[in-house]
Amino acid sequence: MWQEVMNEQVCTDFSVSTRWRVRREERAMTMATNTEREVMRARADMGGDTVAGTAEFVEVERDTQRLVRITVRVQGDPAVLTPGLHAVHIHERGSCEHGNPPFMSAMGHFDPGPAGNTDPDVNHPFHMGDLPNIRIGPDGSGMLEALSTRITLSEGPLCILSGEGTALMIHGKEDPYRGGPPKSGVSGGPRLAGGVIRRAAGSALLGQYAASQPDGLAHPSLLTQTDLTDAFVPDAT
Ligand SMILES: [Cu+2]
Repeated sequence: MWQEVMNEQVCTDFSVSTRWRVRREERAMTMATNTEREVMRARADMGGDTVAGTAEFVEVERDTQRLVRITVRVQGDPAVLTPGLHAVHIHERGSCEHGNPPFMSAMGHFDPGPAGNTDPDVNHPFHMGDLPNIRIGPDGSGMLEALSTRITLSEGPLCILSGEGTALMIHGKEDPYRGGPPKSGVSGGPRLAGGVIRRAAGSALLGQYAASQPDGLAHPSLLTQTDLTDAFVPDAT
């Protein structure tokens, strides 16, 4: 509001055309501050016995906000990945071992706090790693587009790439976003496909650091960040 008043005073002695030009420039400046800047990308390739897919994560900076755009695509045997809604979660550990039952190495749901209870079937209405259900069509395929402020790719308390990393999971049932008894499977049931979430090679963050170096080269310790991401999840499959 203060800025508006100031601009009006400045404009007082201007001709009408100049006043309009100033206002156009103000609007352009406002639009510029609302534009998004890509910060970093990550990706997960999900595999299962009869279900596979990909998940793309793009963190963007919009004015004072950090947002993560998530696009999930899955395809599977419609007898297994049945038409309808299926739970999609970010799980708390970047490990997707095809055990029996599969993908239990990914453990519970990503939930660093404030509750910090990663049990998939409790602590609802939500964990930080909960995503909207994906809708699967009659042919066994589906796509989900979501926007989250509950996670980040860049470093911070909600980062899904730090520590042991995290994994993207597709479940056999819908998540009703209601709590239930531990181990009841109420949050989605069987784990049909999972994939470790990894920082994308050539991510914008590396470019930022590279540009900050006087010789145009990335800092040596940052050149290996993509490899370091793999080190977070040595047992990933
Ligand atoms: Cu899950």
